[in-house]
Amino acid sequence: MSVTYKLVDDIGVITVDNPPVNALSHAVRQGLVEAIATAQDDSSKAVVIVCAGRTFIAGADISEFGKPPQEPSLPDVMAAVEASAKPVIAALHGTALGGGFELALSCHYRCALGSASVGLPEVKLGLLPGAGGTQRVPRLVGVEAALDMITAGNPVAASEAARLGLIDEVVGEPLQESALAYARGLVAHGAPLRRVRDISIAPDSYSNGQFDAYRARLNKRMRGQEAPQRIVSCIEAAMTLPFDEGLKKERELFIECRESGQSAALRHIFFAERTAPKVVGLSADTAARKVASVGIIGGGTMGGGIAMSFANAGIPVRLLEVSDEALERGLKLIARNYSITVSKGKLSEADAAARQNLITGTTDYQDFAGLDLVIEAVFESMDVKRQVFGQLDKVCKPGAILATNTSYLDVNEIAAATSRPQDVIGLHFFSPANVMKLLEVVRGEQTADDVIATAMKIGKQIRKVPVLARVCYGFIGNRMLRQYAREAQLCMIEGASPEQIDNALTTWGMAMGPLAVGDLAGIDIGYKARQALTDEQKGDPRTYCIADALAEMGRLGQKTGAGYYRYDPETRARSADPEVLEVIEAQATRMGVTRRAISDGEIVDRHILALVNEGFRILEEGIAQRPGDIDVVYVFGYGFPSWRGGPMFYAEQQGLARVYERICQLRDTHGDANWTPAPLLEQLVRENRSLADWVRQPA
Ligand code: 3H9
Repeated sequence: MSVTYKLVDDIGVITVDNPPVNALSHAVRQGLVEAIATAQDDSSKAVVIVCAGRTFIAGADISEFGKPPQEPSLPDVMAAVEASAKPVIAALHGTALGGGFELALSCHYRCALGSASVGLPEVKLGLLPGAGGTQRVPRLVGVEAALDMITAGNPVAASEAARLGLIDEVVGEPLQESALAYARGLVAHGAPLRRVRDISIAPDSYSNGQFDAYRARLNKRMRGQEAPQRIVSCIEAAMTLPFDEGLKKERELFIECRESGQSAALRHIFFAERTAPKVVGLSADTAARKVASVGIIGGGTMGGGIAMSFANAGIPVRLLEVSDEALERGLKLIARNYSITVSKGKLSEADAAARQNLITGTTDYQDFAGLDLVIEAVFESMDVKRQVFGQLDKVCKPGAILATNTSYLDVNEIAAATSRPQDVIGLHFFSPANVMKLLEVVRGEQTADDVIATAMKIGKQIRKVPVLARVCYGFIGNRMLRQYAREAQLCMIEGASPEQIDNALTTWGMAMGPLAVGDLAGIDIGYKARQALTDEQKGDPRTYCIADALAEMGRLGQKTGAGYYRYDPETRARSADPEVLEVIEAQATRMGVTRRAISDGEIVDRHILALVNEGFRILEEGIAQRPGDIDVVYVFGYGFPSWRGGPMFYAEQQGLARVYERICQLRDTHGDANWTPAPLLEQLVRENRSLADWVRQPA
């Protein structure tokens, strides 16, 4: 039974028990309606709704979306609760989210533990609160605060929720006893049936112009997304229409959202993020190794960011550098990053100091002797990395996990520099490592199962999204990125400007365009890497001649004030630079390319389908465990719009046959070298199968 009802003296107690997060499944909805009905006819004087387990209801059951709806609907449940002739009190703990918080808002009173938080995160799933949230929240907190809360979707701590009037009382543990006492107090005082629906919003509290301005701001902040705009319309309806009509409008727009491709994509990413850490073929009883101390080699931007990630999770870190000066620089960089976070009001000074104290420096490998996990973040050179691992092999205790942060190199070759390849693994962080959520975990051929299990567990512990990859050049993310970056270079030499390429892709939804990213990372990085290669290894010169020419002019990107763009030395604002166009034209002439007008559509197709095609190869070779993992890599590591679901979901949503056909067209125009359709894509189209079907039956 996921919902039970009992009388505790004169208070009816409804308990929802539907692990793991008490989602409002069909059984829960039905149970709630029945329990409220029961309470109407017994001797109870008030009713308390409480949840078992780690949290109050965390929302509608997302896995039910996309299936035929079953009665009672969530709005029916809310109506039944609100219409109760006896006061209903929600007792909140954990995270009361989405439909869960909407249920609380339909109750007549709300109490919560101080550790609880409430929120309407639907927008993060491409939805809007569809059970009265958009109508009730503005009645409690006003229009502007409701707009902010519901379009951002972030949780609000109990104390703040009480200040705003979203909850009535913050209570102590144990929750049920406190809630019973609170309910008895209300009964004793003859507290009225206080229905949020009856609160009116002053019709002139927010003007049409203010709504329009809010919409315009959202258009910038959440470019391309439909749900935030619909949320504004719902809140506008809350102000301008009677409650029931407002609810009708909310329902209509909720259904539009629920049926939208954007919501399907965001729901896919929600589940893909949670599936990614699960390792196929790893027995459930594989125990992770203990990780209570970590060593990082390299105190640069990357090493420092990794150190902060562990310190932020309360794990002590030893940071190793080659000299006292380098160490001091590294520790200063970390201190600076923490003080920036404090100055932004995101962390208290005391917490920042506590975290910083967890990071201590050394220049002596011997200090790593007792550590559980060591991560190398040194210069990207096989020789250097092998030397480091040889050292680690000598000093680290047996069973210590030895990890490399390489972004391209062969983890097996690095592991072979030790006498314990079973303990070696890749932990590929993304810069800035203390901010970016993606962690590629790269298993070598000999990496032990418990080392993989530990990496996935520790990844979650430091609040990253760990995704497992096998060894290949660039693993999942950077291997695909090479194809994407290639198209940026080719589109430029064939006729597009850097700003046209970047604009086409950011308008499509990418967080940044590839050339702006190139300027941020530094054009010299690829240039230096190419210096070590033969012409044959470098491949088609059209894919790097512009970058090389800019690097040789000293235009290395943002750090030199000029790269594909020019940067204002004061504000760092970027602008197009005619000099770059001259470079592009000169290189085109040198390569014998006649430049032409290229449409934005072609730019988008070429970049995104280059990712997709390589993604299919990665899947087929077993480099990634599942298509959703590739999507998670791109959304959390490369600024791919989450509302498009990642490259593989995007391909599926477009239809694999259409994607295949377009790739064939590109092959016919641009040649086989870059555009041969991936065999797996070809096979699925031939067999008229979807990726989802292939996941179920990979053969
Ligand atoms: C909504 O409410 C719409 C209404 O307005 C209107 C309707 C008409 N459903 O994240 P975790 C699963 S929309 C189904 O690892 P945590 C999750 O997949 C909803 N399943 O735990 C995972 O499964 P598994 C609005 C759900 O402690 C397991 O629970 N609500 C749901 O780190 C544990 O999840 C939201 O958007 C769900 N609603 O974080 C809240 N939620 O173990 C979404 C979770 O098999 N949920 N699961 O991989 C969350 O934000 C987090 O899960 C939460 C717990 C903070 C609650």
